[in-house]
Amino acid sequence: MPELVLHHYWRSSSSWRVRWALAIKGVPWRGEAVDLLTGAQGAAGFVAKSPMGYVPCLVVDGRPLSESMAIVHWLEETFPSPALLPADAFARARARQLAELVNAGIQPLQNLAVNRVVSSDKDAQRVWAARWIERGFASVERDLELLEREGLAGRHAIGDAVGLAELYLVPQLYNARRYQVDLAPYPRLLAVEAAALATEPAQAAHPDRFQP
Ligand SMILES: N[C@@H](CCC(=O)N[C@@H](CS)C(=O)NCC(=O)O)C(=O)O
Repeated sequence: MPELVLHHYWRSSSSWRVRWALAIKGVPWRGEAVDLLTGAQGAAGFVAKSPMGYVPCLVVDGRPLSESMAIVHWLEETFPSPALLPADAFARARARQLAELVNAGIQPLQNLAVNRVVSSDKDAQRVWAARWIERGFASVERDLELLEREGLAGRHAIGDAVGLAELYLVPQLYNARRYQVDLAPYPRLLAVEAAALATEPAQAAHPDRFQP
């Protein structure tokens, strides 16, 4: 078993993705908190591990790995069971599609570093973030409807297991609430969240459990 040290921040949605994957796999890890509010992510020692100065960063037997998608896929390949991705190649691609809607289309636009450039005014930051979250969630909602019509949805977003899609969608909903986004237009997304949060690994990885 490799020694795993996760550099993370309790309220970071990207960190939650990795904590959740580790919890589903049941893999032991040790945490190192990186306080984003004090700028600890910019310290030379951390940037040497995570080139963008972002959490999460998983150090595997002394070797750092950043970007949650790369980390989650490394975990999936190293600890294949329980699987985070469906067995069918097309369903796997659809799971990645949902995850990328968040990973590429929503979260980067409301990241701390981006928000600070957009405005120093908290309310202007909120309006900016909410705009991109709403646009992204409308796409996610359409995608979830399509998955139902394609017969790919099950008890969870894709099939009957919590997987890659939930790892990205649910933490993004947590962010959306922080930005006061009205979630009523996204009933399918809320149903995916409720089903996922009812599972033990989701709770074990939840930000509330890691709040200092
Ligand atoms: N694509 C990256 C995104 C990582 C990311 O944006 N992390 C945020 C917290 S959720 C961060 O470290 N922000 C620090 C900053 O903006 O200075 C991933 O999936 O790991």
